[in-house]
Amino acid sequence: MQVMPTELLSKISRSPAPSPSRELVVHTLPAREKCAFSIVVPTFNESHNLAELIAQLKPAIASEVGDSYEIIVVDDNSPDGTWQVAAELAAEDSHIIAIRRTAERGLATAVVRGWQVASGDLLGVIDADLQHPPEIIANLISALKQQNADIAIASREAEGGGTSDWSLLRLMISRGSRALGKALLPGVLGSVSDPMTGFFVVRRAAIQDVVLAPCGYKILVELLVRTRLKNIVEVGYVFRSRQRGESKASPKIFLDYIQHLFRLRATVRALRAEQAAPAD
Ligand SMILES: Nc1nc2c(ncn2[C@@H]2O[C@H](COP(=O)(O)OP(=O)(O)OP(=O)(O)O)[C@@H](O)[C@H]2O)c(=O)[nH]1
Ligand SMILES: [Mg+2]
Repeated sequence: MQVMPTELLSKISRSPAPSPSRELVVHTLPAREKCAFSIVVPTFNESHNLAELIAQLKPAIASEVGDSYEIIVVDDNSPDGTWQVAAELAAEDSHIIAIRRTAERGLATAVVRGWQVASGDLLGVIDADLQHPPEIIANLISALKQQNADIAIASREAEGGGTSDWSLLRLMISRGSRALGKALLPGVLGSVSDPMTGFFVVRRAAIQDVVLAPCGYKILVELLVRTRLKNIVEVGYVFRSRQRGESKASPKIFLDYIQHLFRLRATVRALRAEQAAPAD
């Protein structure tokens, strides 16, 4: 397994490991160094949710992959000390890795940084606040394996999916954002019912060695545009309401999303122009 000495140290000393730096690339790993599944939990001020999330997550993961998994918490130096909670959980459980980022911030990059230290053949992501039901992870892993898919996406729009108690305003913002994404990137996002979700499991092989450049929250949109995801499966789930802690969603996150969409649109256009140009 690819376990950096600093991470080993963090498990022993109860201090979290630093984040990888440099390019946002998930690298290829030799088969002998892999475990079956790694899941990243990005956190900011989630100290009251983390232990409960991990307690619910572990049996769901183990039901599909046995003991061959790791849970990687990537915390952005939360003022409420979530990184400390993560380090304490990691010291007690060898499945858990705690990372404390101090030089970088943001949900999407936190996910990639976590995958960079992961040794899983399958890579996942889940929110820490229990809005993504942890038991759905088992359905995602099994759907991906059964259908030999590149990615299994937890969707609020697929059969059995939904949102529990969203206000009309939140529903409109969510639907508007999705429609905007599909309008700006029709070829890529058109076929996915919930491209805004941050809850999925992907094969390392489908995303490895591609340089990623996400901004803001939407890591799935980034992967759908830049990587080699072809066979996509969706699993319906109901987005729960947050019980503890505060939302980090803000107008800035929405602006980041718009910027991200335009950046990806430019990338898609440049690629198409390159492909259409006659070879020398
Ligand atoms: N590492 C890291 N994690 C973040 C950051 N922002 C949010 N998160 C985590 O990403 C997940 C989703 O963030 P939320 O604030 O719950 O966003 P949301 O679910 O869209 O909004 P609510 O429904 O209002 O909770 C949670 O686990 C957060 O703790 C960040 O800047 N860095
Ligand atoms: Mg949330």
